[in-house]
Amino acid sequence: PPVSLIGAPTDIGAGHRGARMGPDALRIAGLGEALAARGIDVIDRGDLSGPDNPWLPPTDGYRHLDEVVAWNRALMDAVGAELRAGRLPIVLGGDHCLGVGSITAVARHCRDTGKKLRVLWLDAHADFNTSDVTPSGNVHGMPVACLCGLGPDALVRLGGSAPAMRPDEIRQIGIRSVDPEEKRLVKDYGLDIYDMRYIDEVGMKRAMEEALEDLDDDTHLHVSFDVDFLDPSIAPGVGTTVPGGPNYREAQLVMEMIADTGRMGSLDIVELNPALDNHNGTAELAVDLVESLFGKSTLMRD
Ligand code: DIR
Ligand code: MN
Ligand code: MN
Ligand code: MN
Repeated sequence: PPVSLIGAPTDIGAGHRGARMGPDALRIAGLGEALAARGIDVIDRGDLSGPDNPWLPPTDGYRHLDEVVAWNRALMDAVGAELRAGRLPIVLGGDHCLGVGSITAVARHCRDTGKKLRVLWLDAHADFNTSDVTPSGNVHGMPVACLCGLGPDALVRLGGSAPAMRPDEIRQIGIRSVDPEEKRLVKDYGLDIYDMRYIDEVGMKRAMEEALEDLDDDTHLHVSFDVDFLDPSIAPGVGTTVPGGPNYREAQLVMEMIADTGRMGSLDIVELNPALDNHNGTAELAVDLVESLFGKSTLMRD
């Protein structure tokens, strides 16, 4: 399908400033050109606007909740419009709090069109904190919980009806940092987590086969790509690095296996922080991986 790039230049939900520069870093790394070179119809819609980051301490367990809601409302509307126009939205984040608005729009589109939803969450973190248990108050650590109905009303009910999705609609890959109380929550909600221990034991190929199992023709696959999914040795340009992530080859395999399903209908690229990067190398790596997500491979395979 044709693709629309949507910039969401904000670090409103993060603990480090700089993810607001993610959209331009991805553009400068040639994201649009790389997709166009694959014969894809690409339109860059430019950047959404929203409130500045006041950089305040948390109140009632959240930092900047009102601003987070404003950004997510704008993003939900923009993503929804692209989906209704039959286009594949790529959200250029921005921090991962944006997953709430993006996936709320995707889930609503699935309900309206009778499609099944599958979310693939590529991340070092489970992002299932709540205001009661968060160690930071940063909403980028909470989007999965919000989407599953656990969080502040303004985010949980962003799309009107709640919850936006069920825990059995998401698979998380690459997880290696879950906060102590967050562990109990993900267990209670039964999240399907392919953590690094599991990937080390069975290999990335089998983990991905299981995560992509039982997709069918009417499944909409949403990929939420938190760049801190990648091992920090290859992807230093993120706010919260965690050692022990997928290496370059494993990451390529993940992207190629997603491409092989032919089901990807939307994509978020989040947490890229050029202020912490080395000569935009992490953005260039992200573009390289997105090319694979859109079917670039060494040989013809069919
Ligand atoms: C941590 C960090 N779990 C928190 N979360 C991050 O503050 O909730 N998510 N970095 O991407
Ligand atoms: Mn994340
Ligand atoms: Mn993360
Ligand atoms: Mn390349």
